[in-house]
Amino acid sequence: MAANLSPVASPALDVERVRRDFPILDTVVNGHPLVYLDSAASAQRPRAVLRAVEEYETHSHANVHRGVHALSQAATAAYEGARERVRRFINARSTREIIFVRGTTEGINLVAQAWARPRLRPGDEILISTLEHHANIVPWQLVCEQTGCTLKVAPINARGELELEEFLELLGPRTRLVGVAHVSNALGTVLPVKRVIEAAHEVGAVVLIDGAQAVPHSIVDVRALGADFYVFSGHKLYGPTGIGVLYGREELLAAMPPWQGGGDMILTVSFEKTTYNELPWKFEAGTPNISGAVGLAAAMDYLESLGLPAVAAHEQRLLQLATAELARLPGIEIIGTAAQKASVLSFTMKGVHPHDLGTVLDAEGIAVRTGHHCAMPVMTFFGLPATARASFACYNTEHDVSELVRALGKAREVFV
Ligand code: C6P
Repeated sequence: MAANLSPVASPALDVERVRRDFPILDTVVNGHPLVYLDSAASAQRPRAVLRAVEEYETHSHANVHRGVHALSQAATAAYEGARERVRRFINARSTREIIFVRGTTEGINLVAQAWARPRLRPGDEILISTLEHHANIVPWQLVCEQTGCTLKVAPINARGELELEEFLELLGPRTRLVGVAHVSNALGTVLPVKRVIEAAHEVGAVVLIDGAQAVPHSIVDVRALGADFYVFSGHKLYGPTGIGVLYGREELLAAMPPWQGGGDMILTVSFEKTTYNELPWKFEAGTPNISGAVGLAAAMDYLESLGLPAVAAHEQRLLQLATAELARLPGIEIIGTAAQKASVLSFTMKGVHPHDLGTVLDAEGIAVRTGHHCAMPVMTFFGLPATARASFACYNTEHDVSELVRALGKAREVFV
């Protein structure tokens, strides 16, 4: 499970029971029961997460690491307990390797500014793939502007898979950092990240994996993968927005300067010299998102109580069903047909702009994402301005798939 996202044999998920855990699924949209197929953008929260956040805010809130009073200690225990929960979730060696950030975007920017910027020079190379989300492109472009290093991009094929041979050819002694997604948000492609990491390490490069779309669908073991940095967001993992995780190998984090200054990241401050706090707090300037961390820990408890293999197997069944059903519809083209995919189905309807399609689906109570999915180079590769994207989570059902198919038929009647 660490290297790819193929489901293993697992007990079936009791989806009706799961759905009862998510109160928002009772919402009626435009007169229809909500069919939520946009979890790749942001997943909904189960009651366990909502309650954990409310419980914390109601009974334990104060600032962390600052007070001897009871509430500050309770808040600190909750926040640091959440860090230990995250450590176990991804099997990191130590809580010193778990940095709380606002989300994937902030985690990548932290590595770009605190690892890459001070180290890279003209002639050095950063290697990414065509499949990346803008969050794993633009921070590296900024570093290139700041340091004079060069960004290289590994190509993909017509199925939306990384061209591994060409990726390997682009790796060389100048490659200092490799940054790739574990799962593409635009197409659902699962990348061979273990192979990527091994190959990058052979040339001495450091590897950052963007796990935003992987952690909700598979057991991720950062040590088994061998990742140097691994980043993800809480809100795609059934947790709150505004909280995410940067995992970094301790020796790398220890050698990096802080990237933001302020409270909590220091040991002593004088106008002559400031000394910095230990890991992980060195990278957490200012009052953190305490309730976000508490909610994220509750989300991890919840997901593990369902069993990630069972969730993954359920989502794979829905993905395969939806792929087969949509492939039969006239005028529908599925974009991204990789052999290994997770949870995401991107498609177009001939002659209909995806935004118009999205509007008709919304009128039927169906939430899909339409647009470039913050992955414009992927759209450019396929010669498209945008796609519609359905994405599946633990609470989706076969009925959701048939509702999507029904509404697409209706859209075709309207537009074609
Ligand atoms: N993708 C989507 O609809 P933030 O916004 O920091 O939580 O996550 C950014 C990000 C980075 N990498 C990948 C692979 C992602 O999927 C995302 C977020 C959402 O696909 C919103 S653009």
